[in-house]
Amino acid sequence: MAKTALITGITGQDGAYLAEFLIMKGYFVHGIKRRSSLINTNRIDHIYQDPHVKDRNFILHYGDLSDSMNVTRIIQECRPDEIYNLGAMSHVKVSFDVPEYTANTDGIGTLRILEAVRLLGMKEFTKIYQASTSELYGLVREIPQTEKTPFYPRSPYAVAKLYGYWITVNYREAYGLHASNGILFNHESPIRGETFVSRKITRALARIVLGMQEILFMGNLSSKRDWGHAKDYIKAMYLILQQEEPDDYVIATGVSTEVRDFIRRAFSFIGVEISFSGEKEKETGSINRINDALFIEKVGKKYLESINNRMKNNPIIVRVDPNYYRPTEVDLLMGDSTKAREKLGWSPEYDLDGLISEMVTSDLLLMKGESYLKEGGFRTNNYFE
Ligand code: NDP
Ligand code: GDR
Repeated sequence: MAKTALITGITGQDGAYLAEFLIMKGYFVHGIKRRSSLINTNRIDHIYQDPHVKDRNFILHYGDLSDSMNVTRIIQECRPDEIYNLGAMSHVKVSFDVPEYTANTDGIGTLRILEAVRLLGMKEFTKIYQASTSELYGLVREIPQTEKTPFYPRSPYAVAKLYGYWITVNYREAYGLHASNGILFNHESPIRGETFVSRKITRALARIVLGMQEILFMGNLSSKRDWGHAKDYIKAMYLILQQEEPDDYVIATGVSTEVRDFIRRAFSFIGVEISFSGEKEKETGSINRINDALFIEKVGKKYLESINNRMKNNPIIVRVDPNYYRPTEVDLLMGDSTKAREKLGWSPEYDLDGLISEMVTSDLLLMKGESYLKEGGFRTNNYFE
């Protein structure tokens, strides 16, 4: 019999990759999507099945983690073997603007799922994955961070996720639920939300070299993150729920890189060398050298002249805007996923350069599309990040 999974946050980056992965494995997948005034299912359109299709194996339900009865009813109807709780207000900076909503969704939302499984008497057959985060380590107590490193959250998001983490552990210990935390470090992809730093950089890169944007305005360039690829990380989620015993696992690459270096590497992938100078708010990143052959290969001959002119006449392309600073920052994250590697047999296939090359290639294609539309006189989106 096919297993049934319920994914909250199915319209997000991880939800989309996980849904696709589980369908490929023969699962029947249910997803919870929020009602929105515009259709927001871009990331899962390729697996969407119309309600009139017979023998569907992918069904979307309207819902919200802030609505206990809705969550309970959906779980009762789907009776999933596995629940992946990925739904969250997941932007750290935005959580300072909407702290109460973040606590409700990311913290109490987790409780709603656990309590529903308990109340419905499903704990014997439903396994629960909780999307915990390296943000729990915040002001880090040791480097690298393991499952035993104490937490020190630094944002309303991280504090809400701290509740989610511990209530998951508590329901496991108190009621014997098969509930596990994946403490995942940053993971990105071509479908990463546009306002997270990796995607903001790769999108801006594409727009700058195609002449659609002048400056990439950044916040803290010195923070360091342990970046992996979402495709690798959703496999870890799956593996965590295939274990006999519930447990908590750090999922990370073990390599930590500065935001500034992410920018350098992204541009160097297309043959553009960036050098940084100045300090704090006065720091800038400028085009220093261009490898014409590599630029032509990755971007196209059509754009070579304008990027060379840019280097000669107006080389600064990165500036700092303190509006992107956070009231309290997480300066450095680096995970030690030895436990996951040994117990789950998990290891990442992508390194940072592999991730960057995929993201840059994808955003160049996307922005070329936008640029052709613009040239043809059609309206294009005007996002602010
Ligand atoms: P995204 O922001 O891409 O997706 C979040 C999802 O949650 C979206 O589907 C969103 O819906 C949904 N959502 C938001 N609020 C609610 C709500 N009130 N009720 C129901 N659903 C809601 O996040 P990611 O895919 O990157 O991350 C998945 C999970 O993993 C999140 O919990 C995140 O906090 C956590 N995490 C992510 C890491 C990362 O680096 N990506 C690292 C560690 C943890 P909509 O599309 O309508 O906005
Ligand atoms: P993070 O990811 O806060 O780690 O949370 P994000 O990409 O937003 O920031 C990473 C680091 O980059 C610095 N930064 C900027 N960040 C953004 N978004 N925009 C900027 O302009 C900018 N300039 C510098 C940030 O200050 C930060 O230090 C992500 C989310 O996916 C969480 O849901 C998840 O739990 C954690 O990763 C692990």
